[in-house]
Amino acid sequence: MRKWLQQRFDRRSLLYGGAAFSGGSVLGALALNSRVASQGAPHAGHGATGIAAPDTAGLADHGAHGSMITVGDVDNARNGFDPSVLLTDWDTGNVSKLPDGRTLRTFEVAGVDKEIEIAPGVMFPAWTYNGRVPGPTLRVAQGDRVRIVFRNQGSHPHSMHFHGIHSARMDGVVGAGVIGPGAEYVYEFDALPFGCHLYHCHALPLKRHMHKGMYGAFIIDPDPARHPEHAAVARSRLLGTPENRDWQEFVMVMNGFDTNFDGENEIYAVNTVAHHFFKHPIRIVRSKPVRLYLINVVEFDPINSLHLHANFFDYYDHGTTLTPTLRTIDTVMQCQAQRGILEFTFKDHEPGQYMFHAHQAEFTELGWMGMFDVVEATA
Ligand SMILES: [Cu+2]
Repeated sequence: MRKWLQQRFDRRSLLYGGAAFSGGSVLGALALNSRVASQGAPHAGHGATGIAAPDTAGLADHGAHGSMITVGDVDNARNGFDPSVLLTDWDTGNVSKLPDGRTLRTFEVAGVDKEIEIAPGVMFPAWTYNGRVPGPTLRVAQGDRVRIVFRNQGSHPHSMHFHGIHSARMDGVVGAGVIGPGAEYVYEFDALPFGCHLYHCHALPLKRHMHKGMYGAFIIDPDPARHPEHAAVARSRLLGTPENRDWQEFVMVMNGFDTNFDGENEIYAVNTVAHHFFKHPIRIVRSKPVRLYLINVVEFDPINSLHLHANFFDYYDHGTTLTPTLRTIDTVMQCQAQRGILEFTFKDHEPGQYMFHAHQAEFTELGWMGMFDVVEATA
């Protein structure tokens, strides 16, 4: 218990600038801050009803009652990726046809060592796929042939282990695709089953390789022709169909970072950067439904969760069914590598800022929280 308390103190004290990072990180970059006092923070909502926004000015005098978030912003250009862009950055590969008429999707992925900024002034020595964390969102259709050319340009052995159905040779574990620096391996398999999946490095020690940033989303859209009983639902999931364009789809990879390598995370986030989606809310058109591909890759903590404010959603565990596995819930928990699809709509809500976050309050305060900015359709 004493150790537990001490660890909690150490992690929490990070917010107050009292804990030392390894690697020369800037201590003053994280500070207790009230939401209203932070530059660029969203305003409280006031919608079409004409109800005025609440007067939040007084919160500045009560910092503990406002939101604790990081101050400033990270340098997305230096990182080479923007968490907001990653929400919808589908990589569908180079498309060609096999002799039997099936679609072949070829992806090229490189393992790269890269220092990234995970909170303002807090640098993390990541191992990445294609220089970004999470790695590219690979999106294919059920039954496609998938070929991934993986080149290890990093300083340690790495692999790509896919959650999916494939042969032992394609599993990305030691002896079947874990390769040393400078080497190359080609993983190839049929895309099955449809769903919301992931890939990650499976070199040892596994939890270290994963938490360093080697993971990404692997989405297999259902083939409507194979699901006549739910063809409309399948079409709505299949990228490029008119039905799919009616949806607002986002990939959220819940991740965490152990910045001082003590086996505890100091930073939590969706798509890597702490509090990013609080400072940069996700624009939602009120009339269109929302679909989240949610994946938990946090190491060192047994579970993670997503709680949606002021609304409820249907949930498809692993995304492998076309009818919900949980209906009308506002919180879902996921263990490591668990994932699923959330579907909801704000069509009956007034426009405004709607929060979402892990319901573990500690994760929230250490970075895992954001906002949806629900607006009227502009067109
Ligand atoms: Cu690795």
